[in-house]
Amino acid sequence: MKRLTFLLFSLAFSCFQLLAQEVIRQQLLNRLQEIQKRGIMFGHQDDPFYGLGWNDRAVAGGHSDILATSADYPAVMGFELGGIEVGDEKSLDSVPFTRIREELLAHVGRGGIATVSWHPRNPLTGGTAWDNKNTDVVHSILPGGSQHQKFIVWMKRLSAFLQSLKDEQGNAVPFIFRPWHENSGAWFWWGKTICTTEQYKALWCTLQDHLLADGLTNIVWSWSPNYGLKDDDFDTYPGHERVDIIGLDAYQQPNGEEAFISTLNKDLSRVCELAKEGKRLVALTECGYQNVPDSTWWTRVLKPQIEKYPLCYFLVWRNADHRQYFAPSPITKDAPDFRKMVKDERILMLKDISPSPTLPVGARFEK
Ligand code: BMA
Repeated sequence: MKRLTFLLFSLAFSCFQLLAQEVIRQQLLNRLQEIQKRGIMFGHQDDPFYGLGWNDRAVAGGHSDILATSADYPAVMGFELGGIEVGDEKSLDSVPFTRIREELLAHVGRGGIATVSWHPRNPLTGGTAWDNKNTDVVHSILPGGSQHQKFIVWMKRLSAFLQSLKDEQGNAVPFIFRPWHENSGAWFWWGKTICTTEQYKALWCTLQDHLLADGLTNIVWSWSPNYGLKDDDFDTYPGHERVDIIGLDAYQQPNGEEAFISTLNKDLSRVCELAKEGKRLVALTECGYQNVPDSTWWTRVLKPQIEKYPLCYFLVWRNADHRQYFAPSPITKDAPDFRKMVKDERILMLKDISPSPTLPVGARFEK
């Protein structure tokens, strides 16, 4: 009898937790809807870990190229989990997972929005996410495939990390998760021509169902193909019931301004149409112009395009080092133009979405 009471109690408790997390997820979705009516949030990948001329190991916590340039944090921060699946201590971009957890929770704690990407290794060959030669890989990890058991272990490791994203009270925090991205391109092992449309959708469902079964009902799901979309790319859309944010990844190539503008507009129009039909949110989940060689790019090229669409955020990729960066820093030529862009009341930074964000001790910035 005691055992039965305990069992019933545990069951009721888990149900309560799942429901509470679903409420948290819904609150994030409502918040994104509300914010989108006011403007577009700016986001930056790996913002608090490294930037131009500094890294985490060398400066006190709280540093950020965006904070140093514009006196505010990005509203959205992107965090990358590649490597978690094989049990590594650091991400493929050399950030310890303990720091990722710390900074993601700090950002959510100060009222920001977190989005998580994942570049898992190739489970069939052991290569990187970009190892795209073997077209059997997705088939091999689906139920019945030779690598299915291995992939279950990989999903469990990912799931354990995601489940550890809890605030000080022990409550799960809501975040955006954006797996299997840029699948309209053929550079990742889950990309076009490497797997079939059916295999891609099965891959999406396998991961989503696994995480949901693990109780991760606090996730807002984002699907984001790469721009330059063809009609059949929409065949891989997992469906309105499985996606909350329809995203797009779009990078301008050197001397490719005209093509960037026209393709971006074409694709954003289509993506917005699909989102409208399913009452989903839309975001420019990755964008940028590597090393921003044009010092007026933010206000002359990017901003005029994105403000035509009901996007909730746009996120630029990481400031890896002087060879590859996408966001400004106080020493780059585009910094004044970036400041001009974020001054616009419709471009939203952390202070615009969080009434009293706490800046960490030691945070430095220049006006
Ligand atoms: C890519 C590059 C890589 C990085 C990967 C995952 O676009 O920045 O250097 O490892 O994203 O963050």
